[in-house]
Amino acid sequence: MQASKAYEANFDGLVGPTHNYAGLSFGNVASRSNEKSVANPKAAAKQGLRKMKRLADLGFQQGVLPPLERPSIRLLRDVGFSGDDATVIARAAREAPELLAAASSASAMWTANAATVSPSADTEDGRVHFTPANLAAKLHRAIEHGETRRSLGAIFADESRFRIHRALPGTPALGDEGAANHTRFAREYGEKGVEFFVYGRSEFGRGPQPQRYPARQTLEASRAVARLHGLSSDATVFAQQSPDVIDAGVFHNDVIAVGNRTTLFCHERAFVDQHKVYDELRAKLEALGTPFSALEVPESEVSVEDAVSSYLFNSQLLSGADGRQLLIVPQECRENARVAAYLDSLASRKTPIDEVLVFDLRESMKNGGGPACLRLRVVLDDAERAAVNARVWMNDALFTQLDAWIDRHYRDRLAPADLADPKLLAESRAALDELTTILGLGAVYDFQR
Ligand code: SUG
Repeated sequence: MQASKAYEANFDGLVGPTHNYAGLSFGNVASRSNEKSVANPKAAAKQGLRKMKRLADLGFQQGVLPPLERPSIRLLRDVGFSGDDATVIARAAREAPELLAAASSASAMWTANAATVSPSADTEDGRVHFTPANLAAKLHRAIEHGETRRSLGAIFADESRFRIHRALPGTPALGDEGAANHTRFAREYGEKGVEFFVYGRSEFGRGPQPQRYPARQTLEASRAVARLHGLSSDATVFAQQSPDVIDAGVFHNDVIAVGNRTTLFCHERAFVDQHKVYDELRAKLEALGTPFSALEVPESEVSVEDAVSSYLFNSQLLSGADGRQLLIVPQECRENARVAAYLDSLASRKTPIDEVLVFDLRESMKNGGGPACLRLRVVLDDAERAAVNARVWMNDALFTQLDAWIDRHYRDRLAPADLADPKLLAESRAALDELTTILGLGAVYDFQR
């Protein structure tokens, strides 16, 4: 059967106006080490926007996903704060600043955690399936999925082509972190591929577990998502992340591995029984007539510690129209001598990476979010692409509008104490209200309903 032409679109999360450093993510080294430093939401949003624009200019399909409403008054009311909105914030700031910080996080910017997505070529019913991630491991993230589902519904609205599931029940046994622990291999995007799910621990099975930091994703959650999406067992691979790398700060698989088409780029210590994982991927892909290669980086060249501090593997591996593969890395990779040397050596080695592009994403990186965290990949054929809300595609006009919108609404300084400022809620709502018009989303936010 001739597969239809399809593309990988990347949907980046627009950084929200409350971007700050609250140290909310135990196990994420950057989040903890930058706790209480002063953030610059304006710079953060512009850094992300510039990445989107550059990739769109290079010919990649680039979309935008909106921030969520923060601070979340809904969370604060759910935990017992009452009164008008300003009173709710003032009480939370006084009695439970940690809950106010959780309610204020702009963490939805990391859309690799928004959902797991399976292209229509892989699913039983031929639709593109999305399962919003329950993000049950962290309070500030566990409150995202309901709103995320709503915004995905406003963008991928055509139910004959897109199926948006509800998140899995939010409990430790089914902890799900979305596409950050999922990748897909296929010769061409529109052909049936093999979906690769990486988990940190199994709730009911045996197997090693990290000792220091939490494993956020369970095998049971990964299997549930594969089942919901109607994926066949001969085209799925489940692999366990090495517990010792989780303990070294690899809180998602996309901090140590990235895949695209027929290439897996990863560290040699990424998975339990790593060579068996490659063998299973290779065998299942070969059964589809698709080659597979792993580009493995040895500890002797780049240590896990270097990988965590530079985010070498939190890169985007993108196929250009000419078939060349680009690696999109954060500038921290150039600032680490070993990682920079590794990247420089790619030119003289025979690897599937043809070019490296470097981006300044400093504000997001300080919370542990690199290029790959900021994007959700959605493979779309022409008809599916045409069914997407057209206003979210990045182009010159949208860039100009969003850049000016950021200038109008964002602060350039946000310290932890500023989260108590009730004006921040009003500013954030004014920004989001205008954004729904720019992106043609309709009334997606609670405050608009
Ligand atoms: O869940 N950081 C996020 C970073 C997510 C990165 N995503 C991927 N690897 N795909 C997290 O740990 C920190 C927020 C704070 O501390 O203020 C935070 O939530």
